Amino acid sequence: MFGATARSEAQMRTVVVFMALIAAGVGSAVACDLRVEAAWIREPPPRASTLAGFATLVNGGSKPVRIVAAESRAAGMVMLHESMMHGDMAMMRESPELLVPAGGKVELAPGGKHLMLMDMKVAVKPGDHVTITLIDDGGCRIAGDFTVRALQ
Ligand SMILES: [Cu+2]
Repeated sequence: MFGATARSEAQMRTVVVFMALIAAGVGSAVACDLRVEAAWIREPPPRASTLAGFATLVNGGSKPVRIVAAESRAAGMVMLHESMMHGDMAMMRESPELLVPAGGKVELAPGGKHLMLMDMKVAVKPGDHVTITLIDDGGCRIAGDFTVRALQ
């Protein structure tokens, strides 16, 4: 009986140490250098299942930030996209990454780089907020608050 108690205390200490390690990991994740500013999503046409998100990504750190993925609970998938003209046709393609230089910024804007929300799970209207999380190659997760704006 006494032995069992001693063992459970040892297990408890192990759990506490493990939780402290998790907390330390979370702490370093909070120190991401990237900020998501002026973030917005273009109001979708009726019945559209894809949306485009735009923002200014500001890197306040001394190292480049490489965004390699994005996700949102509101969408089945979020892709890094870039629009371009091919002859006189507007096209877009997936980008493998989004590089934000040290101390610099990248504009995600109509006609250029953007976030593509595919397979929307919720209907959104102007004024709604959608959280999109950007993930860098070091595992840093940066959440951005995107406001839905009416089509102009
Ligand atoms: Cu796109």
